[in-house]
Amino acid sequence: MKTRITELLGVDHPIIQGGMAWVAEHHLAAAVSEAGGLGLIGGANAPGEVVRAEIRKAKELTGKPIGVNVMLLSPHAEDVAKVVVEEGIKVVTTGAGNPEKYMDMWKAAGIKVIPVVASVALAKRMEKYGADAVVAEGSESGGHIGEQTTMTLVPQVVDAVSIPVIAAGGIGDGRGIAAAFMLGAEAVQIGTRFVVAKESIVHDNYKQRIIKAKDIDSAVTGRSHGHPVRCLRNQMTREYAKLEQEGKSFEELEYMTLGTLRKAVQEGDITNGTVMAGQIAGMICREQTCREIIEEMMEQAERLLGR
Ligand code: TUI
Repeated sequence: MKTRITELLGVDHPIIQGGMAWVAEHHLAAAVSEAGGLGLIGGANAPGEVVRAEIRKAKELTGKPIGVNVMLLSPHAEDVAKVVVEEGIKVVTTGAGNPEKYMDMWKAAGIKVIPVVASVALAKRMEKYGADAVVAEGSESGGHIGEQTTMTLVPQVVDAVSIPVIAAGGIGDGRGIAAAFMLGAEAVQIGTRFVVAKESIVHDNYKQRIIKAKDIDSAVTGRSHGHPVRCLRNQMTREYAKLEQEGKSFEELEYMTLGTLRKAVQEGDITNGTVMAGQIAGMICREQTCREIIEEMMEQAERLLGR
């Protein structure tokens, strides 16, 4: 399926991988790119040099293009923003903020800039500042989310901008891709389904938790402080919700969650760790290679769209 996004990125399929913290490292990014999508290294809260090393390791595994996601709340965002230029990265996505201050530097380096947005207002602003495309990410997504659902956000962003729109949030198979295209998207960003990919380095406990998840198993923490994060329910989310209800400050709650995503992803502590995943987790039922995931999804989407 050719769209303005496959042209822009030079990829075979209109699929980009989410820049998931601790998950989107070089094995996963290289596997997604090798399978014809766009793999991404997730900068998350990592220092610039760690991201540089990940980029170089991914390049050893694939000659295909890979991108980097710059998480703008990170204390290292500025360093990571420079590292992507120095390492010759061609595509950058950004999350959890407004990337305006880096746009000129990235554009001057010939980088395709694709901010993740959760509102029409930010999408329009990003287009004005020279973004090449936007990811419209609905609140079905895992991790840090906005308020709008994918179903409502995508068509409103499509109507508001002329640049191509990539849909994200709640997409986990070919039906989701076809639906996103019906809303006017020209590609999709997939997160949760790639977490359980064979090439994903995530602890098996985490993968099995997603595979066993039911439709209603995710919860959003941090809404009262304006920092909503979607993850699968466990001891951690229950404790967080209790303290949030008791009116604990954002700082106290942040302190409690420090390091808990790493604990779940790397150590497999899915009881006290943070198990970020989207609402589509309930539909994900097995571990497959990135190539199997992409080919299965594309075949189904193409059949539904009659292409
Ligand atoms: O960024 C994400 N998802 C993430 S980042 C992350 S690491 C983290 N963990 C805990 C707390 C905070 C971060 C885990 N998951 N997705 C992209 C995304 N961006 N979703 C929503 C937004 C967003 C929201 C508001 C982007 C911009 C924005 O407003 C910016 C502005 O200034 O208007």
